Amino acid sequence: MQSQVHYTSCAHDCGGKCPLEVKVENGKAISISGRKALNKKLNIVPCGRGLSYLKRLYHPERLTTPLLRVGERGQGQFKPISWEEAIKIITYHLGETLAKHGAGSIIDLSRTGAVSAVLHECRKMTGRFLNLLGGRLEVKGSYSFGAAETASNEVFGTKHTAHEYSDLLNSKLILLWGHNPAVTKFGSDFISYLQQARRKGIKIICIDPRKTETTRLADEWIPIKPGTDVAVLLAMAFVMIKEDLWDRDFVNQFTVGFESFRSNVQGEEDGVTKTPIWASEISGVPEEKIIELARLYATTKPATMQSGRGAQRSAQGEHFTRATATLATMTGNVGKMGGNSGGCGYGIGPHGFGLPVPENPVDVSVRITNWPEAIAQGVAGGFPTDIHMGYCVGGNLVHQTSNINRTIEAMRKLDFFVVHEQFLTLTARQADLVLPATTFMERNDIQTPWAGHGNFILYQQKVVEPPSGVRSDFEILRALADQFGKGEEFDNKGEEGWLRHFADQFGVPDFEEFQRSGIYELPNPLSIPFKKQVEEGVPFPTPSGKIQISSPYLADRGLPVCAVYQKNPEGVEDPQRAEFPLQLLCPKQAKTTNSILSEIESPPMLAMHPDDANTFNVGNKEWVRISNHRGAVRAQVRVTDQIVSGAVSLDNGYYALSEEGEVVGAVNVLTSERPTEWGDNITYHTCLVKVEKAV
Ligand SMILES: Nc1nc2c(c(=O)[nH]1)N[C@H]1C(S)=C(S)[C@@H](COP(=O)(O)OP(=O)(O)OC[C@H]3O[C@@H](n4cnc5c(=O)[nH]c(N)nc54)[C@H](O)[C@@H]3O)O[C@H]1N2
Ligand SMILES: Nc1nc2c(c(=O)[nH]1)N[C@H]1C(S)=C(S)[C@@H](COP(=O)(O)OP(=O)(O)OC[C@H]3O[C@@H](n4cnc5c(=O)[nH]c(N)nc54)[C@H](O)[C@@H]3O)O[C@H]1N2
Ligand code: SF4
Ligand SMILES: [Mo]
Repeated sequence: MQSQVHYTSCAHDCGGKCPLEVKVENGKAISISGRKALNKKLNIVPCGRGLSYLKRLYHPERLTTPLLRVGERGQGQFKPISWEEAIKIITYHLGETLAKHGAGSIIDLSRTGAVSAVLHECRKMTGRFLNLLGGRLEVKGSYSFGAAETASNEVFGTKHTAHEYSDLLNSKLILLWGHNPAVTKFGSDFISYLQQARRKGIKIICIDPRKTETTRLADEWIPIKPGTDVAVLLAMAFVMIKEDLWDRDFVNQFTVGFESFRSNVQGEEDGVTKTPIWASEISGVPEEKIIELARLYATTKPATMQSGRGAQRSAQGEHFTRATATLATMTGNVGKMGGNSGGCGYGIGPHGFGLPVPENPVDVSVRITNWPEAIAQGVAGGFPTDIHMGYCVGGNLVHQTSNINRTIEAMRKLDFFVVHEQFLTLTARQADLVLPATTFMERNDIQTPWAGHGNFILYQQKVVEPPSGVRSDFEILRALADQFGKGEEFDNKGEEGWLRHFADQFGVPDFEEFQRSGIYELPNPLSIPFKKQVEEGVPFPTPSGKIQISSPYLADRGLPVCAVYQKNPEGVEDPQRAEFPLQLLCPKQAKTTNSILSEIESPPMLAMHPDDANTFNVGNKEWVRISNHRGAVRAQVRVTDQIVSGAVSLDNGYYALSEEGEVVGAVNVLTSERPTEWGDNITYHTCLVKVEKAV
């Protein structure tokens, strides 16, 4: 028997980057485990999704042949065709579309399937290919960090604001504000350092509408109504100002625009003083708790304000990040060991490396919030182009973008849609041609840590041969580029040549040793963002060189100049609650990475507070219909006090149709496509629904 061990890591957008080893016997992977010594050294704990990946690798529903649509679009009826035919058909449609309508009529819907890999990263690869052919219509913005990123850029001039997680141990207080790293990881070593912080007796507080898995590590859970955080943060600022607990010197020295913020908090403009009572009525957090939290955060030094992306994926998006950043500044925690800035939270480790993408000759784009409308309406609807063709490598955006019914309707408008996939996802079902792609286990690559959280790169060894009929995206695009005489331009190095090239960029001294060991640790001492600004007077990378509590640029655009609380459609105070009384949350779940692994997992249950279950007369495990004016979904109820009353929660990632044709579990049937105020995200968590017994 031939037995080998290969080193790899999941290439998906899973929040982590864990060294894994896979045992292979006679060409078949038989087990996956962590690399014990290495993971211990790096404080990494792999999760169940990675450790059970063989279920996905050898899943009977994996695609193994190109598929051509035969039924109506979206019905999921396809016939197998050969690779030769598939390449010919795509070449024809690309050529015709480019010639007749121009490159701006081809929308690129590629996304995060292999986001942490350097060579096979789906968006860069597709961008490189289509731009060489003449360009593509890009979908701009970020489903992940969009609002936090734009806000953080405005306040600090950068999105790279996260300290290395080992610095948590230098903190005296850790606020996890809308953050669930026990599930989302947010860097592979975060949870391990949180555990160590807990053992060290560092106080940890979670502020979240849900009592999440992470609260097990916390001293306290402060339940809060969704979308009301800014009110609480402003009231905390009110307390700090009133009781003179803020770091006046720090604010004077390092910021601009504090005065507008102070005046708003003290109600000088709108007559509404942002007191703890005011915030309590909005958020459901008791007045005394807000005062206590304000005092605690202001007087415990250093303290770190860590937020996930849930609260910014809502109507308060940018204001949430600006408010956390403002409070971190008022407490003088920016640039300090054990503190942090409350900014966007990208790490400073390797990030964003990959295939070079030539400039896109198409200089217009659409947004993540409106690309379905852009397909549906085109120029007549005020969009920059008429879209005729779609190309998607490693994305399931029909499922992952809000308002699924709207998106499916829009997809009907496309003349031709190509999807490279591993499974027949909801997006692949809308395709004219589906091409079966390899998984990360079936190819070599280099991987970087998630969102810059980690100072290492991993060599991803090819573990097994792909099933016959399956090709890597890179091979597929190379073959297509050949058809247009662009093969050499697309790939002038070959797989190994590219990997050597990237390894050089990372400063790897010995490529063979890197391939063999599977890891290269980058020389990088503990780095504290903005330390130089605070200690040495280096300017912040903003136009003013200071932390911008207020921004003249935003004022010029007619937007609130600093962090403010606003009532919003489908928020907690919307009169529509008479008809749709419950706020719906749609968080990440431990079992899936976005929609990946949903093919294996069972549908999520709807978490509902016992008081609401009583009001709406539904029992534990009962099937219900959750609906609003965008659509309806079926789910089983889980009655639990681990969620605030007035809100329900259905994990994101799952889609199925019941035998009666009803949608089961897909939360994005219900979520809204409304954008955040001035950033580039969707207000997924700002959504009203009603819940009834299913008939
Ligand atoms: N297991 C797993 N891990 C993942 C992913 C996955 O799909 N599965 N996806 C990865 C990706 S792509 C990303 S971008 C990251 C992002 O992960 P996040 O965006 O941080 O994850 P979420 O679960 O959406 O939100 C985090 C928390 O915010 C809370 N929340 C929602 N709305 C509010 C609010 O208004 N106020 C407050 N205070 N809290 C609120 C939710 O209840 C949740 O506990 O995770 C990554 N990690
Ligand atoms: N309700 C709700 N919606 C959300 C979110 C939420 O928290 N709640 N989160 C949002 C966020 S943060 C994000 S980042 C987006 C993510 O949305 P997407 O980027 O669409 O992510 P996935 O659902 O993981 O889809 C990736 C697809 O790529 C395929 N794939 C994986 N590897 C490869 C490969 O190597 N080649 C090819 N060709 N295919 C591959 C997988 O099978 C999968 O179908 O979703 C957003 N949508
Ligand atoms: S966190 Fe990500 S890389 Fe690590 S085992 Fe889980 S899915 Fe794989
Ligand atoms: Mo994301």
